[in-house]
Amino acid sequence: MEKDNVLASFSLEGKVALVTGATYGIGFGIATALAQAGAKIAFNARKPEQIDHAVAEYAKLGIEAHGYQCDVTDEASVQAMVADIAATLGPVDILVNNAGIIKRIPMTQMSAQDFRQVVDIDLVGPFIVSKAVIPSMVERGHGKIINICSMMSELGRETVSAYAAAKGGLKMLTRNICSEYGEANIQCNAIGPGYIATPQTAPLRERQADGSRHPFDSFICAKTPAGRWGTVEDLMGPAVFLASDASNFVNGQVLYVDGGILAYIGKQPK
Ligand code: NAP
Ligand code: GCO
Repeated sequence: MEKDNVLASFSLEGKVALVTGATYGIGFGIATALAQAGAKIAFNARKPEQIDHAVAEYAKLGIEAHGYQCDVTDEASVQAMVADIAATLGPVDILVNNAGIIKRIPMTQMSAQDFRQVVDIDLVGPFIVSKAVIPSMVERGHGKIINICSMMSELGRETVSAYAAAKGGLKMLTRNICSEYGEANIQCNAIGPGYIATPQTAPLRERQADGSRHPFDSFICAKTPAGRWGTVEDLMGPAVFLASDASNFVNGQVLYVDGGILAYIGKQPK
């Protein structure tokens, strides 16, 4: 038995993690978790004011996070960011492709430009950032890539055609990175969050004018065996697991952290 203490395999001490779009929301929570497990944290955002604010928020948690102004769709900027991280913190050991947007528009009313923007950020972005970090991971003989997929990697719903197409593609990009670089000891997996209470889903939880719950809020709670929305904290442990040596023989998988939505037909109306 090689391991005298299995908990040691969850440690990220000495590792460098890049979490994209981690100034708030799921990315901020995952970066916090990786830092708590010992990793040095780098993150990116599009707006400089957000970077400064996030660095201060991380510092309040005792985390020295290094922020970069970088749009994940800008390959030159991503390559420069990855090179700077390598020069200042060390080469990226763990990449979390978290940055993403959603546009909720009925498909026939959605412009091709809007569709392309969602796919560009949610699917091409992870391709660009993964492509930037993989060569160094191959040289060093190890690496972890975690893509943030979605319920919409498996299911469709009205108004989210671009997002579902992108997240479905991200599931297959996860499997393809596994297939192409598994031999180099790179593990590429995904986390598929359920419905998580963040700014991205705030419109789906807004109270109605009469003070009642948003119909979608009630719908999701009825579809979730846990009977609640997920929280960013629900994703922190799964992220550490997939970023650590504890998952070295897990590859090409999507770990759904959804409170059971995908397993459940939904609560029957009373
Ligand atoms: P969020 O609150 O909207 O945060 C998204 C983050 O990504 C923001 O920091 C945003 O920064 C950043 N971002 C967007 N486009 C970017 C770009 N081109 N380059 C760099 N950063 C960019 O979303 P969230 O709820 O935390 O979701 C994070 C990820 O989880 C997304 O991939 C989302 O699809 C996925 N997800 C969310 C849920 C959920 O229920 N919330 C469930 C499943 C999956 P800006 O301020 O610049 O926009
Ligand atoms: C939506 C929501 C979802 C969540 C998430 C679910 O409009 O349906 O935004 O897409 O963001 O992706 O896993």
